[in-house]
Amino acid sequence: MAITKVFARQIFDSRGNPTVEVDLHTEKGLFRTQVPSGASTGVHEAVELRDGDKSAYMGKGVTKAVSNVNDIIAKALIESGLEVTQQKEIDDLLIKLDGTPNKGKLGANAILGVSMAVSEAGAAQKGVPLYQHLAEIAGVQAPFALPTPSFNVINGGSHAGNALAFQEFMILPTGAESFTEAMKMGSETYHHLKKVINKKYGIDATNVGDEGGFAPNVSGPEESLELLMEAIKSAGYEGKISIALDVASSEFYKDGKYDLDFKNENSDKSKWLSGEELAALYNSFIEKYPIVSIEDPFDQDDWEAWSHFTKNSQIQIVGDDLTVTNTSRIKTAIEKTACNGLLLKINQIGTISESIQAVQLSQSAGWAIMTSHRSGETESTYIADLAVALRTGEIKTGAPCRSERVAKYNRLLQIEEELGSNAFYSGTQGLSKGTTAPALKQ
Ligand code: 2PG
Ligand code: MG
Repeated sequence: MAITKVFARQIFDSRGNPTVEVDLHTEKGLFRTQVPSGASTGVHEAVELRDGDKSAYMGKGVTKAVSNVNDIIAKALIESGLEVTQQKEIDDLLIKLDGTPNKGKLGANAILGVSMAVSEAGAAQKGVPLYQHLAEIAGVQAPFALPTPSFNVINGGSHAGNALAFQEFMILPTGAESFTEAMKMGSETYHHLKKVINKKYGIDATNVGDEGGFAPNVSGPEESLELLMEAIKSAGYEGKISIALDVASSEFYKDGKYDLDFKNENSDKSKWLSGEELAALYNSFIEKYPIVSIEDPFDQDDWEAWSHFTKNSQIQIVGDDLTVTNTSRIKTAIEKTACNGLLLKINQIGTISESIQAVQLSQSAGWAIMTSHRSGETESTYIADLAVALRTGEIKTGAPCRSERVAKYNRLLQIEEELGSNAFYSGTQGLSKGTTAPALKQ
């Protein structure tokens, strides 16, 4: 079925910043998608086209990206006569139309909105759910797997107004039997954490950050980890819930050192840590707490620190800013044994086909995959279907709180119900260094 109309508009994300929404029409109806946006954005990500006109939306308008869809992409797609089920051909056309290595001309935000909408229309044309259509595109066979959720319950870094440098403290119900049970464990622990924080620091410390997690003004990472342990214990899930960190350390890498006090303008330079000192800090945490995964432990170009740490580590080390869902960065990371897990963010690369390639390349190296939201999100539930389709063993989409986060988890509850015994819950199998889930067919 051919595309009859494509139209984009500017809408708003969960942080109140403009983002792109795309309407794509076929004879089957209207397919509407929204594009997310990061705050701790890696320098190697595809270009998110912003207007830069400081007099409107603080320079963050996306009217140029919107016009690129309406004036350039729409015409090219309709004239191509390509079917909406031809995802790869359409994505190739979009890449060619842009013509730059980083989607800098049309904007990855313009291109991704269209690429997502095409897949929604393709699923409708076949009369199957989105996850099934995406699985077929990627050549994934049944059984489907529900990802282990990684709930970001304490927010720091560039996502919160506290002093905490590490960006995300997450809890993973690795001991749950099903996704539904994982949600129960995650949400109960979240509410216990609120009580723990309230008791320790008072009610005004229970306000939440960009991803729905609490943002208390703790002294450092160790205090956050202690809070998590107390909450897990009081919820009754000791041994059943593991911990993951996203350090997002590129945000505080300065002059070859890591500044854990980066939000303080008068931070004391003599206290900044070398890569080795930071690695030693991680190892002391891994010894003491049930940490199963660390994302972006080092700066996006500090390859040596990454390789040294991953080669000596017994846990999952996830590349986000390091790998940016880009096959050429992933190739380098595989060669250097820089990490053993991929954070999958579709707007880092800009098309669904390239996202699938990134997953397949990573899986061929035995890596685990964690599908991810962005800190600036919308009501879109697309990544829930994507995680099931590509059998990524993990997903992180914030705390079990705030609708732009919970929308994705709720969609996974629906999918679990729909698939019944045709799906399994990933649990520890989803993680690198756990028993790995069956890999995607190449
Ligand atoms: C991350 C993400 C999502 P942002 O670093 O992993 O949690 O944050 O979207 O700001 O890059
Ligand atoms: Mg990250």
